[in-house]
Amino acid sequence: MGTKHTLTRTQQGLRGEIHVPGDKSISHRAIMFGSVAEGTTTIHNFLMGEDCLSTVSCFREMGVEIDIGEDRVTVQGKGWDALKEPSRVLDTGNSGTTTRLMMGILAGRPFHSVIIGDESIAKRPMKRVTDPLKLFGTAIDGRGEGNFTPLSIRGGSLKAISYELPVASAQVKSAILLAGLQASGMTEVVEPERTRDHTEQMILQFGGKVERQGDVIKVRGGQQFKGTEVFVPGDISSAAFFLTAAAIVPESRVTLRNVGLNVTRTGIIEVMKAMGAKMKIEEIESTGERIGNITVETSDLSGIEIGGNIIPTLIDEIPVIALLATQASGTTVIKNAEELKVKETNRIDAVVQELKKLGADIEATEDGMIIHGKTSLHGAEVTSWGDHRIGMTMAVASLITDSPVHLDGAEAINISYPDFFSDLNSLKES
Ligand code: SPQ
Repeated sequence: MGTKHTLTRTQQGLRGEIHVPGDKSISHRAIMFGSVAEGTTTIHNFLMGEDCLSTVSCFREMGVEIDIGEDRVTVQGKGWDALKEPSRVLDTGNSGTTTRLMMGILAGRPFHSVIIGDESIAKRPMKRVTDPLKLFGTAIDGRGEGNFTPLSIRGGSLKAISYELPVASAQVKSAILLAGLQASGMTEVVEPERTRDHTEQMILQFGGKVERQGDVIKVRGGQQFKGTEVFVPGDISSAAFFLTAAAIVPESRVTLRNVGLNVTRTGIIEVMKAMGAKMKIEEIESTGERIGNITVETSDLSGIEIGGNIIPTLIDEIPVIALLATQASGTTVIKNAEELKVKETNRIDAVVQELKKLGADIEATEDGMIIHGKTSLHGAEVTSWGDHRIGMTMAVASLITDSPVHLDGAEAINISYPDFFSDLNSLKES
């Protein structure tokens, strides 16, 4: 299998500060919008994780010049029409965001393309995107009646649609908006629950127009974008691992700098506060999305119920929230989170099975999990299931286990956080 890491309990509290890497969702979108805009886009604090590099290589395949420099990424956009038919298959690696959002762009391009990804991507449902894209008039197909990669797309002229999302998904919403931007007429998407709105924010940042009325988002087709400067905030989904670590490791105090505080992403902060975490947020003025510094200290935590419309705002943080709950007194119930089953892996099964190996009192339910705390955790052989967020959850757990944790498949962490272990070590040594 993959790389084995032996992880040992920290002998002292975690101390110091970290600049977590750039937001993954925003980094993907900056490359995509930069590629279809006219003029130069400069991206600061771009996430050099494998997923975002997959987006870079797909757009390079379509003829876009993208330069990865020391401290910035530069995209030379020449407008929607300059995207070229790729001569090779577009490989999205492990990235659901690349796969789904790019489909929305390709739907309106007058050429043929084929998308593949890795073994995990091959299992993730794509019909949620191919179905609405077909309604726009694009020819798109894939294995399992359009549900799985490889996907083949012959884009062309599109007609706007009105579409009610069957699942709360920012990726599906974004794919529809990206197709809608190229369609004739006004496209409307209705969200069952509010999901991350980075695509909408980026339309505005690149000089376009998008409107939200209640749960309906509208975009008019035929919009051209202008290249711009994007400052990517630190990824709150990456910060979540250190927020948790600081709360559960005795005698800790950690500050995370320049973290994105977009309200469609801050569910983890609300949950930690409700559980009793000692947390201070200092907002920083910014021209783009909201950002701030977050300080967390070792805390006495209590179990809570997490469900309903907060779920999309913390969906990727649930694995590490489950770990947090093992250190909270009482019961934590996580519900309405069935979407976890179709992430990089089935994250309900993965989290429950791996935390159980460490001694957690946790059980899976149909739409989430129930955790009874507080439990002492012990070392064991665990695996990441090839999923970056499960790998990092295990690494954070190892800080408080009474014997070493042997983590298999730690290389998955490079998907979203290549410097994770050096950042973690810097807090142990401060
Ligand atoms: O890109 P990918 O693989 O889907 O990444 C994940 C993650 O954990 O990093 C999910 F597995 O994040 C998604 C997130 O769950 C990123 C995302 C986005 O950038 O729009 C939206 C969410 O997915 P969804 O399916 O709810 O739209």
